[in-house]
Amino acid sequence: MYLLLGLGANLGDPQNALTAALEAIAALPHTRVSRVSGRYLTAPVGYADQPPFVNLVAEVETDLSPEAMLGACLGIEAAMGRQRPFKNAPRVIDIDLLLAEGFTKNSPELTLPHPRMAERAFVLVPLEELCPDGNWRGNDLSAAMAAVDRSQIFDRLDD
Ligand code: PH2
Ligand code: MG
Ligand code: MG
Repeated sequence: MYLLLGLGANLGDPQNALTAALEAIAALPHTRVSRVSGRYLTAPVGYADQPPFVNLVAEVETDLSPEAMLGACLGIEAAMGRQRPFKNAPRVIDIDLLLAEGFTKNSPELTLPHPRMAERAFVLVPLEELCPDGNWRGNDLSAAMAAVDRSQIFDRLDD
């Protein structure tokens, strides 16, 4: 199954953290990272008094279930020192499941599609690099991409 992940970091060394997280994801069993967007410097959403984020999206192909991938991503976050002092707090790394091809779910632990992705420029702008027509494997985000507030994107960082 193909999954779309959103990664973000704004504490410590965000660029290195994103690279380390992608390597850890690629090292999961029966999993390959098929495509990765560029990295964007973005305004913090939800809790403003914190450093800007570096965000990217990554597509993975995996035999893990979405639930198993969520567990694996939470494990990678914990191994990298992620702490959760309060909602939307600054973090060394955040790895979110955004979409899973042909799969929806609504439980307290995991909701797919991600309920807030369609309003988040820090997701949609990187995602546009992977699907310029706004359609990711049957999920049409073109209207959301057209409507999103791009002022929250400060910069695309060099590759
Ligand atoms: N993640 C959040 C809340 N706010 N803002 C930006 N710019 N980037 C994020 O990744 C982000 C956020 C919750 O996980
Ligand atoms: Mg998040
Ligand atoms: Mg998260």
